[in-house]
Amino acid sequence: MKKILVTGFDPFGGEKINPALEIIKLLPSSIEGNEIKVLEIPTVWRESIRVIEEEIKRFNPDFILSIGQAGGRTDISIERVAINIDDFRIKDNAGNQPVDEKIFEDGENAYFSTLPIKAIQKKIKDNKIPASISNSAGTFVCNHVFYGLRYLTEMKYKNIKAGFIHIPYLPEQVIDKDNSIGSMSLETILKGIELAIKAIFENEIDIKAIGGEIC
Ligand code: PCA
Repeated sequence: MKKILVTGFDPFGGEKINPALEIIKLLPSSIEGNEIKVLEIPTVWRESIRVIEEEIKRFNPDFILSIGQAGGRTDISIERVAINIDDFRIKDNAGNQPVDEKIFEDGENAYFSTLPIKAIQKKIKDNKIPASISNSAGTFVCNHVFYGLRYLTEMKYKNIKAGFIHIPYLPEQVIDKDNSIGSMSLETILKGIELAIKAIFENEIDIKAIGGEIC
């Protein structure tokens, strides 16, 4: 039996809901005999990482998957890399707006996801849900958390594998926005995230599959 911690952010940037939070509320407590623990985290600089580290100490997971909203994206995007920079275009939920600051002074410039990103993408697409590999998690709180997770699992909690998935808006979030903005139903995203979790438990080592971009 393995254990995964799945985190979801609270709403930010004027939105009333965050699909990541809605998803973690619907996840089962186990999948194929493996345990799932969910954790709501604040969309707040530094505090977000602190809350996760407390839960790591309590739950001692084998894997951590953080989920965040990426408004405008059209599919489930599996993040490949976290970078050591905070450059917030908007204020976080506590009014912080760091610009061009390192997340951890003694960290690497970047860390790759240690989750099997290609296996996750394949599993989701094989089940007829659009998914892609993303090479940027942005420079806001999601990248901050992804980097923080990888820093902590690189420096302190070396037995834990960690990564990040961005999900689109829900349809109800785009009805008053530009019609061309992408969205995905809660049901479809939930299925996609459950498939991602299964792929994490099933693939100790990632598969080799094309998932790159030309530019
Ligand atoms: N998305 C934001 C932060 C919280 C969230 O769900 C981001 O992509 O940085």
